[in-house]
Amino acid sequence: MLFYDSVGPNPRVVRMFAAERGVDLPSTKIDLRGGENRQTPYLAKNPAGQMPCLELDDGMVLAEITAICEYLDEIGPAGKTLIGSTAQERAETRMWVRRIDLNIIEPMANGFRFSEGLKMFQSRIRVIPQAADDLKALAQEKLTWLDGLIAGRPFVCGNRMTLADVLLFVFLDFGGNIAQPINPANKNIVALYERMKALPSASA
Ligand SMILES: N[C@@H](CCC(=O)N[C@@H](CS)C(=O)NCC(=O)O)C(=O)O
Repeated sequence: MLFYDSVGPNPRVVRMFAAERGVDLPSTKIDLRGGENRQTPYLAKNPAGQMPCLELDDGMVLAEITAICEYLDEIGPAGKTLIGSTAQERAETRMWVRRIDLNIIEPMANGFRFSEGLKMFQSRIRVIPQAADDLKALAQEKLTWLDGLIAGRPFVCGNRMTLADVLLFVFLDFGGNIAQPINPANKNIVALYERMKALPSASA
């Protein structure tokens, strides 16, 4: 398989997940800043024009980082999982991944794309600059909501470190680079962030 990698938090989620899961990820780099991901031949791999994607040995291409990570979890060495060992655990992980993705990451990323990232994104996607401040506020509101819910838990799903933590950590880190830092009042989120940052895989 071949991982189409680039700068940016989405590819980093997959790299960190693969490192935690013990999966070797042969990769090639795409020039995101130069717009290579928005041109053929990359569009033939991932018609969404976004990074990253994973080409499998039979030529099929997987995109969307949560789908890629689920695949890696299934093909990784036995004895560990970042999704879950039972139907209930897997469902719990997916519930939190979806909440974090839709309620925190999407508004955070679009808040950036429609303001600080406008210059890069206005020629790539429909941008709504007047929505940027509200989107950023939405992401922060949901982070505060999450902070209350994870009180007393080392990870989003309790004692299990999962894809939800990897996803959340990488985008919290990204938020710090795009003027959407963690609200220090969200002490449980800060603690989770520090816990994840200490992992060797955080530098993947
Ligand atoms: N929902 C997508 C999001 C992918 C995404 O937004 N990737 C960013 C990189 S972090 C990207 O390709 N940005 C450049 C662009 O859209 O041209 C996923 O899960 O893979």
